[in-house]
Amino acid sequence: MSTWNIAYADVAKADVVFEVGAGGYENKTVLFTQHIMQHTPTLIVQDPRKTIDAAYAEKHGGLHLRVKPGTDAVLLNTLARIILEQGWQDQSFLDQSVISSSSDIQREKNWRRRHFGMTLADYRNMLQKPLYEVANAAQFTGVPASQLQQVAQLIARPNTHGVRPKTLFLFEKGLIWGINYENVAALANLALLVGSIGREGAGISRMGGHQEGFASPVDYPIERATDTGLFGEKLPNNIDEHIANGEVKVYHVIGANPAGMTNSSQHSRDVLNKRLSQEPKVTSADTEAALAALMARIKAGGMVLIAQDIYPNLTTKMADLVFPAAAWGEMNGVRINGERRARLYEQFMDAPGQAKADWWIIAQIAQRMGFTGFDWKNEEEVFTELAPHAQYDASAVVQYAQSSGKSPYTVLQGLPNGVQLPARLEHGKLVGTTRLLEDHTFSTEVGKAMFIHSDWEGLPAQIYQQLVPKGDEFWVLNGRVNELWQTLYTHQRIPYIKQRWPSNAVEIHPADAKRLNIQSGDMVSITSDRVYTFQEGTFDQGSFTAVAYISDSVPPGVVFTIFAYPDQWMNSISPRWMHPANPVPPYKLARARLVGKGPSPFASQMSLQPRNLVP
Ligand SMILES: Nc1nc2c(c(=O)[nH]1)N[C@H]1C(S)=C(S)[C@@H](COP(=O)(O)OP(=O)(O)OC[C@H]3O[C@@H](n4cnc5c(=O)[nH]c(N)nc54)[C@H](O)[C@@H]3O)O[C@H]1N2
Ligand SMILES: Nc1nc2c(c(=O)[nH]1)N[C@H]1C(S)=C(S)[C@@H](COP(=O)(O)OP(=O)(O)OC[C@H]3O[C@@H](n4cnc5c(=O)[nH]c(N)nc54)[C@H](O)[C@@H]3O)O[C@H]1N2
Ligand SMILES: [Mo]
Repeated sequence: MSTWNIAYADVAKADVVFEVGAGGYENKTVLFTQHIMQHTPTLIVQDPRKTIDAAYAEKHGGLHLRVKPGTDAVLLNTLARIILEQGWQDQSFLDQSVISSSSDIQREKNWRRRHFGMTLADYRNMLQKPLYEVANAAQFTGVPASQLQQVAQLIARPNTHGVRPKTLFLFEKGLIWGINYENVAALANLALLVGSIGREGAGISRMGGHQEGFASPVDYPIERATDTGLFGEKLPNNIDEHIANGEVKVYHVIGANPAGMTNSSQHSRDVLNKRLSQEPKVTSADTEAALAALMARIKAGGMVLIAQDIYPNLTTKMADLVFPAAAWGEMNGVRINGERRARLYEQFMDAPGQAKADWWIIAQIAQRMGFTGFDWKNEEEVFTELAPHAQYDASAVVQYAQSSGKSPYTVLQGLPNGVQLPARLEHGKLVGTTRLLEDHTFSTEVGKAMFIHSDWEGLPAQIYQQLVPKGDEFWVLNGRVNELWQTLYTHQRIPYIKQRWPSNAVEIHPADAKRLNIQSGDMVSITSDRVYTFQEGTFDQGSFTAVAYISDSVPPGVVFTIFAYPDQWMNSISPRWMHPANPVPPYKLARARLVGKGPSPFASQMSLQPRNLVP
């Protein structure tokens, strides 16, 4: 299933919006304030924290499901069980559009589908386990049985005329950066069960909150990967581990800050420092001499770090070579939003100093490595070449330009509201795609959808056991606040934003704060010597500081911190581990002990008032 399926206009048609692990107001403010708040469908928010969205839902006839961290799959599976028991599933959709025979699943080329694909009968069977009985699930997930029943009704019970409710399922990093594979599968299964796919007002999509490049030009060269997964199948290589074991010789980072942002980043910083400090050192600014020293370092087992960024950051500081890059506004570019709407973002100023557009830097390197092509003259030529290969086909924009004697950028200039990709030509007109999957044709061999194994028993239960806090440890959830963008790369340079958030902060429940003798505004050290790694019984260590922000938005035993605050990196303690079916880390499921360090200088500077107050 594609990531971005719905149209924002679907919110106005939906009866229910079900947000799972997503902060709408904080992180997709336009979607939340201009669509959800304008149309007030019944809002259900599944989040361990009482976020702004959760408070809004409660105030406007919706529900806050205060799920225990990491247990989302159990909750979602239980909703499916209630729906099946009541017979509220969308049977005609299931009959027409979902695979019903295991042999059709076995025809799939993708090993994940073959191994984890399920028919409705398999799914029903899986849900018979005692864990998914409402009372048991309520206890396990912390969400009352009455709420589970209510949600199942809201999202699935047909009215007296047999009309089904329209539900939009929207998810983000609270689900994705947890027990990834089963979490996302459990939600997708639920959407399938109620037929919420490719229909006006009913669908399932990431909730987004950022622009994306319109194209992801190359597939990962999986045949060249050396890492393997559960059944010996190839997985994309875990770069951090290959850096640690000495295999990576040149590490070229573009638009990322891995020194702070990889999982278990304190460990990663140690590894990077070790690999980069290999003798000989570069002692001369002479290009030939510097190059010779770097080559000698590689030969001696060291590594060379190249960082390409629009600002200095921790990674550029550690780098041997920095390529200064131009930012948006300093070059042209086409990007899509969370409903695949592609727009042209035009250059309005020159890049400073020697900064160059990323595509230009990459093209220069490729040419010097002897690759042919890479001879674009400007961004528009890059767009034209990539258009047919984009994640969502943009070639109609180029065809339309050709047929009307214009350039592709001129066409996009004439479309201030952009065009929803994939685009096509209809009677000579350029037409976008409002929502995907409307024809209910899926990307499997037989063109039907399948359920995906989302059982808690087995892998998720084992993972959870490894991650769960013990003794005086807390869950250290983490995420975004509205005022701050990512690693604050621009925001740390804007005084009024730095005044609002002069430090990382940590939400602590009043009862926990009292027990630990911590006041709002105190500096807190968040420390772990049990950062989960690949080796059973072996842990990394990590710590960071944050200003205490006492709030009942978090339940006892759970704290929440900003995910990417520079030099107070929470990833110092996030697990160095990847899900073996889909290799991404459970960033959200970190754990640590808290130690109060007394009053901080920031107490008088920053607001420590409640944030989840809603109209
Ligand atoms: N203002 C602002 N907006 C942004 C960004 C930003 O930095 N600032 N970043 C952009 C980017 S790149 C992305 S990917 C998106 C991310 O968008 P979101 O995923 O919405 O953002 P997060 O705050 O990381 O996580 C969302 C919620 O997950 C919850 N959560 C944590 N653990 C769990 C769990 O186990 N279960 C459940 N159900 N929920 C859990 C957290 O409490 C949090 O409220 O935002 C984008 N928009
Ligand atoms: N604990 C925890 N960790 C997480 C997450 C989480 O929720 N919790 N979320 C994950 C997610 S969803 C994300 S997106 C990542 C973000 O992690 P990163 O991608 O590492 O952080 P960013 O701040 O988005 O951007 C990195 C750099 O890109 C630079 N940059 C901006 N524009 C340009 C450009 O046009 N060209 C170039 N060359 N550089 C540019 C910025 O200056 C910045 O230094 O973090 C991930 N890590
Ligand atoms: Mo992201």
